[in-house]
Amino acid sequence: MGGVAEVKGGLPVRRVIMLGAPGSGKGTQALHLAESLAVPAISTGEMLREAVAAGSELGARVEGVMAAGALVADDLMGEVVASRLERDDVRAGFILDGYPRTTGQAETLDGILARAGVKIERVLLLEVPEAELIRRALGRGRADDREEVIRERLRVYREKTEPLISFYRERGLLATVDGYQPVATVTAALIAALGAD
Ligand code: B4P
Repeated sequence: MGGVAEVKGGLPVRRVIMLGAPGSGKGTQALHLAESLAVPAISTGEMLREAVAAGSELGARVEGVMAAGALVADDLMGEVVASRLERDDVRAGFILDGYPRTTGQAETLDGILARAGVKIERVLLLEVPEAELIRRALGRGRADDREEVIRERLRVYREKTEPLISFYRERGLLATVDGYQPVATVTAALIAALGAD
């Protein structure tokens, strides 16, 4: 497995979506991949948590939704992501962590990227057993990491987000990686998946 320098020089794939259940490690891996590919990691969950912490109008709108384990409305998320993807730092690429989470969001993303003349190049799916997802989230201890909220987020994931797996598989973009391994092992597998055809 090559180091960071080799990845920067050798991998053309730089517009990437991280897909996976809550607690599957999307955020953790997005940061490692962003460093390896020298592109920004964009976490919608993190952007929303920052808005809540800052007490902004967006934060006030999403705080209760997140605390309940529900999804923020597609239209609002579309605005948040569209304005983030207008910034100059994404010209060379990006790792999207936590967006899209519904087929509606995936279609909105297609529109945003089409206007910029670019496309998603790979969708990386992290697979982790449900018992481990719950164990990790309880260990993380975020405001929305109480057991009943975690179970609701998992239910919402199965209902709204899992359909994206076939959505992207049909487009030939999906690569699946076993996320139930040490962090560095998962990162190496993801980088290998970016290099594969
Ligand atoms: P997110 O912030 O996206 O959080 P997540 O899916 O719960 O976690 P992630 O998969 O990133 O796991 P992590 O790396 O942290 O979403 C939070 C909320 O925001 C949503 O419920 C929703 O309300 C809202 N939201 C966000 N985006 C939205 C959208 N597009 N539309 C609507 N609403 C949206 O890892 C979890 C834990 O496991 C960590 O403690 C980590 O250290 C540990 N871990 C990671 N990898 C590990 C490994 N390999 N082994 C052991 N532990 C590991």
